[in-house]
Amino acid sequence: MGEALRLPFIDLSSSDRISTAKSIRQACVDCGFFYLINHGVEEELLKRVFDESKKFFSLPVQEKMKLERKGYVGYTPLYSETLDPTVKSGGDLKESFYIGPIEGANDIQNQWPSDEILPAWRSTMESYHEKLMTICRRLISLIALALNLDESFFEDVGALHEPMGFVRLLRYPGELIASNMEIHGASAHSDYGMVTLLATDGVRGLQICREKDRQPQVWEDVPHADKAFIVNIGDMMERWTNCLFRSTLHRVVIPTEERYSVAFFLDPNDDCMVQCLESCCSEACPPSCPLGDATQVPRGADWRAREERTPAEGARVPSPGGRASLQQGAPRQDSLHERKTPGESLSDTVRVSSVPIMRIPTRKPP
Ligand SMILES: O=C(O)CCC(=O)C(=O)O
Repeated sequence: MGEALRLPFIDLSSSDRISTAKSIRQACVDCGFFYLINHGVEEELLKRVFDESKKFFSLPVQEKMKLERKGYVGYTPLYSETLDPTVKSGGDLKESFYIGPIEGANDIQNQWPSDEILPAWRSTMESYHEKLMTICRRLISLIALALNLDESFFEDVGALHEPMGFVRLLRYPGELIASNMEIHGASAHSDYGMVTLLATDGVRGLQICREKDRQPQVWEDVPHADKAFIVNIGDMMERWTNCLFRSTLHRVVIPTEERYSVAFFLDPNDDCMVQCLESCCSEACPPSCPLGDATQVPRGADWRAREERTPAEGARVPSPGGRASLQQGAPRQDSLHERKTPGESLSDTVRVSSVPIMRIPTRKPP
């Protein structure tokens, strides 16, 4: 069993934005995970989301398979994904449902259960998606402050112009099965976007590994906290910050009882350019990401290489939210942490770096 971890609590409603930004910076440098409280999502809405999620997963499998994932959205059945492709297993013991951006110029067409079967489903999920987008925008402006940038920085560079926000409903059946393979609810991975906000139901399961290269790996439990989202930094933000902010490996162990969770993945819009922030590099700490666009970046393809099998087709397709463990090309810039202590210069400067630009690999529906 993993050891329990004490993550910091960040209050989204605090009027002291500088102090909040400092705390966010510390949390993101330390382990890339924190709790978000006073976020503004009503308990009643969250309860409805969990209730509707349970109703969907309780449907007969034939009914759920009518909405099997196409492109990025829809239903993924048990064992259909393996978030850690290095593990030989029969797939992760979970089922899920992805809901993509509700509106915008992107071409994602969500799939919805029929109104006759689940009349309140679509409106509940749309409300939740909208609410989470609003919260993410507030959080991202604090993250910009935490990086010594203008709070509108990520809006200004177009990251949130048509952001790719995905709700992912998850169910872990919690069955213990005899197997000689290593099976997890969700095997080890990190998320590839900007940030993820996770709501859990109180059943234990989520773990993080703070030092992925340490052997043996140490996995620590991330306990549920009432009324809080568990927030983690994704790979894109790790790259933007020259590995100052950590996109941490995490997994879900098979729970002892049925477990539900709801993740919200925020990715920037597909055309956004990611470049190492000037506030996160210097001559002594040059950008750790190689030059050029994604096609020229070593392991660039792997960056989004979380692969999944669609059982029907046997095909392997990428999906929103997570990816396999990132083999980081360069060591973390620890000296940078010391020089850029929070609060020293949470200034008003927007500094667009002169370091080479890296294009985010564009989502290509399979
Ligand atoms: O269900 C959880 O607690 C975590 C889910 C997760 O890590 C993911 O979907 O990427």
